[in-house]
Amino acid sequence: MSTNHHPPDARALQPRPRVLLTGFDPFGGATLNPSWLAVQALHGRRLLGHTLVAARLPTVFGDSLRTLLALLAQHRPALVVCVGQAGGRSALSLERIAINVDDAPIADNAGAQPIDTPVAPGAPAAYFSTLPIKAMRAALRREGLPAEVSQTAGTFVCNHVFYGLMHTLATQPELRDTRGGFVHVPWLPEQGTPSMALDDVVRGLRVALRAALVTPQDTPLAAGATH
Ligand code: PCA
Repeated sequence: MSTNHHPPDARALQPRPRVLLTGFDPFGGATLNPSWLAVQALHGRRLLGHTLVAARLPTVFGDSLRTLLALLAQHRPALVVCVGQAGGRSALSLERIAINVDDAPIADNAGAQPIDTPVAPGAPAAYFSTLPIKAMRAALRREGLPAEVSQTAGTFVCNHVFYGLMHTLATQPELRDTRGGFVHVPWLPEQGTPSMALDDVVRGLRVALRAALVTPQDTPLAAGATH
């Protein structure tokens, strides 16, 4: 058999790497959730050679995480950014840390209200985001968008999903190279004050994703990575 023919270009056979974005159903009596509206607007778009895939999670303990785990297995994304609504916040909030507790201030969309329950029994108390949150904040501020690093994603369904995501990325060998984290977004103007226009949320997510794709990890004291 001839050995001087060219093997098929393996890269040409690889599907384009994916970025998985998730948003949530409306909850707590609301009729919309900006997190889903924003990620939905990015579905199918391309960014730096990646395809953006958006999916909606139910605002339900347990089911939200099962849905996310199925999406991770299906897409094997390079990057995962879960997005949720945080009423009362005025900036795009880049979450730093997920904690291993469900402590619901209100019932979820299935009527459950777990109190002081671990997300994953016996698992670590917390995980840090593996997104470059300082670089993302700097990129957002350069675009004139309000952005902050947040030290808590709360103890409701958003933290539940964030913790489950980080625990899965940390423990599943096939997702070893996948980076992930969580971003909270403000209300839309029609929901209350403070708020951010949907176009700005969508633009901000795109800016933040671009920064995450070009920045493998935050470098202490790198330009823009100051406190
Ligand atoms: N925000 C809630 C859950 C769903 C959402 O969009 C939270 O911050 O936990």
